[in-house]
Amino acid sequence: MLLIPTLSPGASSFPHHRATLRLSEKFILLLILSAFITLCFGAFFFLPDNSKHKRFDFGLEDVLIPHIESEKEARHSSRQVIHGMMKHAWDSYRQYGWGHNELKPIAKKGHSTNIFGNSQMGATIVDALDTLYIMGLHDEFKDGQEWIEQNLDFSVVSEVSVFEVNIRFIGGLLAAYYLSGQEVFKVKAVQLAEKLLPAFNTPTGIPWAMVNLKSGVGRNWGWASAGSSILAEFGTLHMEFVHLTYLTGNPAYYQKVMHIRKLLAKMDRPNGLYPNYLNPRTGRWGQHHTSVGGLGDSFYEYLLKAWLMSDKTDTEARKTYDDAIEAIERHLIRKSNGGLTFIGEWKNGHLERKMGHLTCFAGGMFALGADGSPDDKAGHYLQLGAEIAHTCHESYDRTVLKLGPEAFKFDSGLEAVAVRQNEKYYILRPEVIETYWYMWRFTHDPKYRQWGWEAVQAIDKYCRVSGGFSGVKDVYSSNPTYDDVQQSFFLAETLKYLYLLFSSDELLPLENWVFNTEAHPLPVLHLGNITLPGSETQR
Ligand code: DMJ
Repeated sequence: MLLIPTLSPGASSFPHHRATLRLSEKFILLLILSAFITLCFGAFFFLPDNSKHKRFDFGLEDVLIPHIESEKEARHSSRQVIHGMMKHAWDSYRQYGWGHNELKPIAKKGHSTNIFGNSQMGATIVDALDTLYIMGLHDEFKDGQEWIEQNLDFSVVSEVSVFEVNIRFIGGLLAAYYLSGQEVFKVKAVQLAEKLLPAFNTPTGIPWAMVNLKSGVGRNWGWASAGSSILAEFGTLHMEFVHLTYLTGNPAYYQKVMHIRKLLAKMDRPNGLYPNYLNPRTGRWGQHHTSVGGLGDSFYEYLLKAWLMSDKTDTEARKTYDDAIEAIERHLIRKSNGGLTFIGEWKNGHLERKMGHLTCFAGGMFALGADGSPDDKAGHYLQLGAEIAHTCHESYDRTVLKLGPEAFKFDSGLEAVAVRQNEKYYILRPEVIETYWYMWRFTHDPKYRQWGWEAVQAIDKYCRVSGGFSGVKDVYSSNPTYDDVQQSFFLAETLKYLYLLFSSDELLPLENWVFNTEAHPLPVLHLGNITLPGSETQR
């Protein structure tokens, strides 16, 4: 278009020349126009449709905008490293374990455990979807989506863990749905939830730990005290089930989890503590064992998150959380001689001075719950979160590999170190990094990024193998052996929390998103005056 005014005023005295010029100008103009039209069409068809994919604003811009300042550049390159680790974990699974639940990265073949039953349900695909999406790995995401569309089938004779399937599959599918807007994820989540419902057919309504997806027959783990169901299992359904009712209008899901809450509220609690075992036939507690680690952990987490997810309207959940945490502080939280705050385990009136890697998530939970805590104790809980983060970092720092053991003691001169050989392993767990990330979001203290970076380096150095990432059997040995499992939660949680740690707070802001216990982000439900179907019958 700029060509037209360039015709010189004297050009009229050279008509032929003028005519030739006009022809070439027209030609160039035409070329430019057709290039422009092609570009427009290209953009229309090939660029991601934001209105469709961004049902909820999760701050993807942050991933796409190149950073200029040096701090941002460093952050960007840290994320590139983590992005590369995700790609390696995913590509390896894609190549050697596709469709299986997990991957054996040394043997380079599929892997599974009894929590997923005996069928190939692609646990890693479902668990990893939202991390792929958040990291902008859209081709991989599409690949996963296609597998789910074509292969994920729940009409199988397979006995699965209700808890694991809920947090990894239903949580993963719901998060993928909310992020991408693709209906298939919602449809699959609801199909699966329907298959879990028979687990609640017990005399008390406390669900069985396992259910057969085909027959609907449920039962409990053989190892659980007195045939009990587990607190952290039946108490970690609320977030996903409320979302299912919200999305489908079916009150059943909401009613099931509210029934559990009501039942627990009526029960006596020894010393104000919740035992980890509850018999679903009799409604009586099993062994009086309380922990904020395995068997108890996410029950407390979901009380707090139920409140956050309800836009802070579910005050009953908040009060239950506050009361539970108060009792935990009184009976389970202590300071070691060396000044490390730890959370022990309560066993029949006795405090065991041992803390699990799983328990380390609680630092983040305390920080997340600080705002809104009673008696203006926000500062206290943020401080408690920082102390737990510090203790858990010490458990990493006091090893040879700079990776944390499964459990560590605070006894007879020992501080934050594992004693028994079978507690020295690291299986790519996320909890310590999860706490770093929450602490970072609430304090912006650079040490949390530094600690996160130490973990990135250690994982990449000691857990990376040519066929993916593997857990290690002894974090105190300079020559560790591998356990040969790439856990699905490594992709769902560990790498996601690391990526978020080096991202801006605008990426999945905590005002709008609540992460389930498998790190799957679900949006806060701003329901206003709308009540969820089924809630009337609960009052
Ligand atoms: C995850 O599956 C979840 O975080 C769960 O709540 C307990 N821990 C594992 C990972 O360690």
